[in-house]
Amino acid sequence: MTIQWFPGHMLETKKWLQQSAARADVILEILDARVPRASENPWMDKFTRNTPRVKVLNKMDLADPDVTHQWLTYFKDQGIGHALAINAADRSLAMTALEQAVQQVPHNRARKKKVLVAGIPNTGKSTLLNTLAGKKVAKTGNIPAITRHQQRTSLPNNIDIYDTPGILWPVIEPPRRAYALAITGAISDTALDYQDIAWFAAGLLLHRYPEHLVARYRFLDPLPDNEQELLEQIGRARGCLKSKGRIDFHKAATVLIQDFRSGKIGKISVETPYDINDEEKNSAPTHI
Ligand SMILES: Nc1nc2c(ncn2[C@@H]2O[C@H](COP(=O)(O)OP(=O)(O)OP(=O)(O)O)[C@@H](O)[C@H]2O)c(=O)[nH]1
Ligand SMILES: [Mg+2]
Repeated sequence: MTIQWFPGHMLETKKWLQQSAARADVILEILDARVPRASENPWMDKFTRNTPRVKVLNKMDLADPDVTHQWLTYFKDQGIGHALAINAADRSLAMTALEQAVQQVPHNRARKKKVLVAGIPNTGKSTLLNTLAGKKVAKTGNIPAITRHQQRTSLPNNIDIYDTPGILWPVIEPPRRAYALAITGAISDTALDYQDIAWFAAGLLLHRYPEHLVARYRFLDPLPDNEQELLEQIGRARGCLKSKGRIDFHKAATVLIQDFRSGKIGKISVETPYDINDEEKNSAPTHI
């Protein structure tokens, strides 16, 4: 199974990003703290080869704090020195991210520092820009591909910051990565089967965060032992019913996905550095 969702403006942004990444003084790469690996755009390494980069794990308020800590340690161990976790709406954390970025740029009074904010859709790039500007300069929203054009904003201390449209790549593989992105809202909900996204979320929650499920859905007694039963119980309790009392799984999926995205189920991370290491080991070619 491959997932394709690559609206036309992303190709244009790709070309623009390729040119401007080289001209920028530093890049703030905005990742989603719940999926720090899945939300890394594989093109970013290529585009930013000689430009310093700071990895920003945004939406830390929605992610499992222990797992976010593991990710920051992982990036440090990998030699990626500049990584931090923030909530883009928090001014002091947003300023820390900007300061870390600006510290990478050699001081030159005569020149404005160019900071490029880049990443996949819906990771909070425009929100960060608004927080840094102290007013609403960019449109934001909880669906992917809100920003369609790059935008420059001047900040104090001789800084120009550039917001960019979120971009993905044409084919997203493996399926785990596509579901991880879909559950956080980085891919359009129409690109995958909505119930499959909920199934993925149900599996993750049952396996890793059963106590969060019990706290959110107090009617779960006993805790279901599979995805279908979980969605059935949520559907029944929340009145997601079709004729003759049958469960409307699409509606039940909507409840679970919306609760996940809004943080109502709790602080949840979809992937840990350990999962990624295992995945990479398992997919490594075997040499005899
Ligand atoms: N909880 C939480 N929500 C955030 C945070 N940052 C952004 N958001 C929300 O995430 C959604 C997407 O934010 P945007 O700033 O529009 O994201 P973007 O990266 O500019 O998205 P595109 O322009 O589509 O690429 C909005 O609903 C924001 O309010 C954060 O740190 N925590
Ligand atoms: Mg935006």
